[in-house]
Amino acid sequence: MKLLIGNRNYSSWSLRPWLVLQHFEIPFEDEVLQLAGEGFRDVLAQRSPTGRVPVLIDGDLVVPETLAIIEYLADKFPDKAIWPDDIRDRALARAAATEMHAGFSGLRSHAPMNLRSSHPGKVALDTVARDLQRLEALWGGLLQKSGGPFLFGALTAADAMFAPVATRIRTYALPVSDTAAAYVEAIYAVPAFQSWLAMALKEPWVVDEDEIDVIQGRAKPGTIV
Ligand SMILES: N[C@@H](CCC(=O)N[C@@H](CS)C(=O)NCC(=O)O)C(=O)O
Repeated sequence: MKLLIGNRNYSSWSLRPWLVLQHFEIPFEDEVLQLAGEGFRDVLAQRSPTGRVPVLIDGDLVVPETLAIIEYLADKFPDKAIWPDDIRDRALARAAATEMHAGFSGLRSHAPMNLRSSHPGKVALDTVARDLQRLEALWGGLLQKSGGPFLFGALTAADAMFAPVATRIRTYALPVSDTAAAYVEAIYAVPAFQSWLAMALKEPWVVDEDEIDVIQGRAKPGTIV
């Protein structure tokens, strides 16, 4: 199997299925497709049915869309608890995952994933306040019920879906409770996440669209190194 991904430093959607594959020790290879630069969209259009990453290739099967990839892996590897075993928890895990897929637009648009950088105080809190409030309720409720360290005790696909949000909280030093802060630490401590982070930190490429200093007009495109 091969997973087509975007630049690890920025590609939040690519991180999600990659974390599931790596954490659950499913053999795979990956290939980075650039998310910026001359003709990058042409390359994406050639390699991805949707023109977006991630894309899972398994023989002649090509699966775009993060949640579809995760569900395919859960079907293909039923012995790996990619989703919680308990049917009720599984429903709640899927609800949390799909809420992440469709929601949290404030965080996603105003606090782009950028693993190598630290930008405390640069995100206007009123643009993310509602999302942070919802995160506290969602994570808080699930962690209280499971006892942690992950949303359903052991790491599942629901945590992989929220991992990019955990990185945003750290990159932009967003104000969260001790419970949420401990969850962010738990995500960062996952060996599979550490592997992704180590490779992301070695990446030389800059995607201006995901650089908050460019977005907010403090830096000109092409000047971030
Ligand atoms: N709904 C898609 C979203 C994927 C997505 O937006 N990926 C970004 C990278 S994080 C992308 O491919 N961007 C390419 C572009 O901007 O054209 C999923 O769930 O996988």
